[in-house]
Amino acid sequence: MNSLQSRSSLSRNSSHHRGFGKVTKWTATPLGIEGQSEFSYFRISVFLDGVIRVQASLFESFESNPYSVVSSPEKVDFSLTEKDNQLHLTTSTVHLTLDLASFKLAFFDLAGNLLNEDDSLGIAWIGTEVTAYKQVQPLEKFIGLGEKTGNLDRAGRAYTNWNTDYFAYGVGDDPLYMSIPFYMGIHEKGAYGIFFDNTHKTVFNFGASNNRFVYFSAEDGDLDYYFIHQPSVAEIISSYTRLTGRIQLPPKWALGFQQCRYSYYPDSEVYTVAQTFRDKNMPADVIYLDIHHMEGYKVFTFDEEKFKDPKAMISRLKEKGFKVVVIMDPGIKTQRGYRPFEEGLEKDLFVKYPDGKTYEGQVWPGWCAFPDFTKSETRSWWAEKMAFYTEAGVEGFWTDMNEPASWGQFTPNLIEFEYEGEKASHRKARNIYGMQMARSAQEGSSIQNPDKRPFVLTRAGFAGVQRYAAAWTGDNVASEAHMMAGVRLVNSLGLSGVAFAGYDVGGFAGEASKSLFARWMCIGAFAPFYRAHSMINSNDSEPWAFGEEVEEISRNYMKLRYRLLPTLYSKFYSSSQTGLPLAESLAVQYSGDRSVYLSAYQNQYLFCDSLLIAPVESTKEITKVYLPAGEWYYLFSDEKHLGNRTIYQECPLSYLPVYVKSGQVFTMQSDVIHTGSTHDRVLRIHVYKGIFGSEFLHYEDAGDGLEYLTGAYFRRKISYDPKNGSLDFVVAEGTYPSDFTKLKVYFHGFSTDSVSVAGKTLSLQTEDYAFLGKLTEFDPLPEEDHPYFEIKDLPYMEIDHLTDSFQITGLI
Ligand code: NBV
Repeated sequence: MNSLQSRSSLSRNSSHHRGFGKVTKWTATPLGIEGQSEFSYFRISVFLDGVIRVQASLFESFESNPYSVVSSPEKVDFSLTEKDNQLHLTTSTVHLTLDLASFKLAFFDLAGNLLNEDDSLGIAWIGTEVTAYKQVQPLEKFIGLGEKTGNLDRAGRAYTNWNTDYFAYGVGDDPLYMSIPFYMGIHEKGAYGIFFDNTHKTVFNFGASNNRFVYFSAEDGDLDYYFIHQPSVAEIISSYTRLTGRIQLPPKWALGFQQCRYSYYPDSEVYTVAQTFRDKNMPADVIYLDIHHMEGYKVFTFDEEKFKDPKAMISRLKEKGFKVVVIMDPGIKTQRGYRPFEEGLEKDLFVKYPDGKTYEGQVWPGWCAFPDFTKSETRSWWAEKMAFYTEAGVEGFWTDMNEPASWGQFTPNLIEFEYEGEKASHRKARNIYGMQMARSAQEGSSIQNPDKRPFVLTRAGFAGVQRYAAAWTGDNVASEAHMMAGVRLVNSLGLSGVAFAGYDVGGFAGEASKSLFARWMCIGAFAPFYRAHSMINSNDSEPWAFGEEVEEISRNYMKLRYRLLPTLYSKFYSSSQTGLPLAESLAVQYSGDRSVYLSAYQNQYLFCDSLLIAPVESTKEITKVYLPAGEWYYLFSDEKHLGNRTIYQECPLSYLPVYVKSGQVFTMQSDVIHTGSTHDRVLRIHVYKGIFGSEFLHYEDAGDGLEYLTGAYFRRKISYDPKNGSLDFVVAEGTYPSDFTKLKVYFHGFSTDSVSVAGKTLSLQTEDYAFLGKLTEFDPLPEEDHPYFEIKDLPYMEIDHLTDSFQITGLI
């Protein structure tokens, strides 16, 4: 490799700042500009419309991360001119200036608004550490960065990306399990995103301990970032996920309620838990086998004492409508005679020291070797091994401890990884390891069950992990603060491409109080991934373990989630197409509204576009909710509130504050006991009167399998147009026949008592409608402790489910 500096000069100056220097040479390329400065090489490429890649290196050949970006540069028109010692590069969305004397970059929109600009320190090195220093724009907010604690607006804090196993982390602690070096800056002049594509330990400093700049730096490797500008935050997220990929449509069962425990055993306990959900009429789809399913914590084994016949157990659970998800830890016990260890050695699949000796670290099974998931042979081998589980009927996989974790939590940096043939030390490979394990698990699931959609849940990950797995936020604690922090973590993951995410409902460590557990079950019903979990040696934590009141509240919200499945499933489909979050921080649609960043309101989010969820501690009886611009209906009563203001909302344990955005449409079905059980085949469509309308993309398919990829779906737009007073059903696309034979449309906030359907007048009927059931089964409490809401005389109409286009008019 040809370096501008000799290694000796590098090391002698290693503790000094070394600036970029002036540009000495540059040439235009088909994608942009390439050149060199006194001290470094650089390349600027127009990657996609609105996406510009900036690379700087001490070496002539640039490094790139082979794992995160999945799209290739597209041919985008741009112009390049030189004027006053500056280069000007202009695309249809961004104008970039590059100062040839300093390499200072500035990004503008086409109206000339400054979006983002380097500090005069620009790009610089200290030894191998490379940093980009950026100016802060007036009132700039910083959001994103994946699984990071702290405020929605990250200003004033610094974060490290270094995947870390952190049992019972504090709500302000950093780093946690997953690293996503992508953030967005939002200010008066516009918004942009920066994805720093470097897998080394990186730091993002949003103004901590200085009043001059924000910066992002990497311990080693190149400075390689994608600058994204689009007219809205949502479009920036869409561009980011065009680069790093989007979630695959999960099997429908993965959207249901999931029950976990460290650990359920023996098999009789697994049955009992599953059966109790059915006996108690609480919808649920998944039960987990945590590490005690294994013999001596060895992956790809079953403890034959505790699980005498796993296949029979799993098929019995299937009859009850339960899927089984099994945990897989990467550590392979270094025990002679244990097949996975022997095979890994034989086939050279483990991570090694530079002298070729197998690296060993201690984890649950004792001393372990670690499969090198940055090697395709290892991923395929692991995928094959997974037949052990799929043959027993396991349908989902949970990759834990894949930071990778080991006792001591201090993996030596010299160990070596294949890194797709490039070879890399732990410094470069650690952050990518967990994502590659998830990738291998997804591959295994697809190979073993080619007719089913994979479901993988991962703890560690990196940018792009959303393509392979859902994520959960690891070992949280049973506290009010954690419940709220978890919401923010999931919202932040959503801002960073990981739409399918959740937290351990009830808290993993510690004991939840009755009220905390109840509230967490309610909030979790509006998380993309809905799973209760708790750790060994703690009290029972199933939704019936906290007494009847908690049981009833939990049941109510679990049922509500299941009734919302048509919406949830449709929105998962949309997210797989657009990359947009399912739990969407208000900073996405209301990015210019300062109130949404205030600590009192920063946890609020839109779930499935139409529902504003205001998470609140279980200790509060009343809370302040900020409703952004527009009009909002309290879900349970249809009480209408004007937006752009704070309201005081009573929040008894049984009613989590939820509001529907006016002008929205969402769909529901009748109660089911699991996602695969039959409903009454009536699709309920709820329309909320508003000044602005909306478009709901209704999506159905078989719920599993891959036939949807070749057209076996039922998809149509349903749009509400307030100007016309109409609800338009576009002709349905796809070959899948809808599961619904009837449509029942509910009109919220409308004053009309008749509408026209395909030209014929239809009088509306009315009914008293409740989104949640009445709490009845526990000892009567004073009325004010368990209020009951229903919407009186809600107008509705029922018609056959027509698949051709048609229109309902007269919505006034
Ligand atoms: O496998 C046991 C646990 C698991 O339940 C948890 O969800 C993971 O985050 N695992 C960590 C290892 C031990 C944690 C103390």
